[in-house]
Amino acid sequence: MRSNRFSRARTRTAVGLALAALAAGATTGTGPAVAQPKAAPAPAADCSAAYRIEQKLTGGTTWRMCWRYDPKAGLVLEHISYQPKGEPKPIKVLTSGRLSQIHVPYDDGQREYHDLTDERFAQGLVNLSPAECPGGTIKTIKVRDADWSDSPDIKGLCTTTRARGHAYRMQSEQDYSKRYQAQGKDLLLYTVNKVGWYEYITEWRFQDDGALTMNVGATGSLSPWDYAASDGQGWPIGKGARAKATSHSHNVFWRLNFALDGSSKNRIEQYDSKVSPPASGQEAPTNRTTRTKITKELAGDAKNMRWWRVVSATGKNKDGHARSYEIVPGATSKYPGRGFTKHDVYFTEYDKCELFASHNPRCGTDHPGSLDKWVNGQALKRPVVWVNIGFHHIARDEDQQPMPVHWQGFSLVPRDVTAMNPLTPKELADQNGRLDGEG
Ligand SMILES: [Cu+2]
Repeated sequence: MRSNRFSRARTRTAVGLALAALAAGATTGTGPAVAQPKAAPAPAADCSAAYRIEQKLTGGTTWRMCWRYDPKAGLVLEHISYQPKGEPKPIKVLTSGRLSQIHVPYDDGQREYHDLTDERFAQGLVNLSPAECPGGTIKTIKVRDADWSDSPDIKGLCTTTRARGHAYRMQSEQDYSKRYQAQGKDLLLYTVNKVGWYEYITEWRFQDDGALTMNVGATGSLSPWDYAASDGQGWPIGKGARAKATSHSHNVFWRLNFALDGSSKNRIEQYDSKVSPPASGQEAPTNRTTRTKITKELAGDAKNMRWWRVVSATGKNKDGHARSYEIVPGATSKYPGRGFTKHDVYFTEYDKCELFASHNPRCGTDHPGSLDKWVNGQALKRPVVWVNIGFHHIARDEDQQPMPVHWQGFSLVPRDVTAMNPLTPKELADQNGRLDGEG
């Protein structure tokens, strides 16, 4: 990929001139030449209107949050809360959610990139055209020293909604013509950051049923500089076998600060299920699920029938069950080449120095610089959750041109946040727990 990084200054100048020429001839008012009336002040705990996002979705669920733009992490979302219909007040979910690294090692051992901390990921924010934010609005983000724009005002944050198909469906057992169904709707936020030849779409999806999904999509171009692969480390792209694009990994890290019900003192639990063959006289195999309380920092590995959840220390739903969010990783190819990429999920005690999974900027004199070194047995009182989702990219002919978006990410799914399906229709609102007559 990239490697135009070696001549970035020259590239940027050329792009800058091209943009200026475009702007001079432009007739629309959507380009970077249109400045914001004034810069809003930096957001505090309660952010100002310019940094506030609030969306009520069909189905009655409202998501609220603040955004800001970090000079290394890019888009940072803060004070994220969820309020389904029937809840008297917003339920706090995260105090902060952000990317914490995109690590790109090449299979031939010749290159290794840390895009957020070292490769100007945040400065690579690009302008979005209205067409790529359908039905939404594009907010302007101020980026000093932007790589692909002459103006620091980049129309770079799309906020929109998107249909996701069935939220549920249920047919009446008495009246066959009666059915309940709802079409789900998501609030979607995204930015595009161009790092060298690649473009990363950072997407945050907030569903009306309380789930959140974080995805990074890789698109743009394969780097024309990385075509020297030998057998087993690349794939022939273009005619015959003249040139092989070098395979590489994209290891994406997210960092989440939970604040369920407004408190950062959350608990972490791990669940494992074990299937045993049928005992004598039993018809079927059995499956037993056990809970392990994670009380100390942990570098965790995904496993069949293993999952984790973050549990509120204070809040309960109306059924008296502790509120929690379950971590649901998407497809991943874990890269064992570095300490910080060896595990799928990390739980660390909060430390203000610890922001990026690798090449963490110096903080104090001897604070170690990567995530794996921060897991050292501290008790978890204010756990920070790190999720690592890897993609091993072996290029294919279809990657030209442009490269189709490849998505990688994970979800946070509510578990007992509300006493029932937050989208329950009125007529079914009394159907909570064992249904009458079915005992
Ligand atoms: Cu790639």
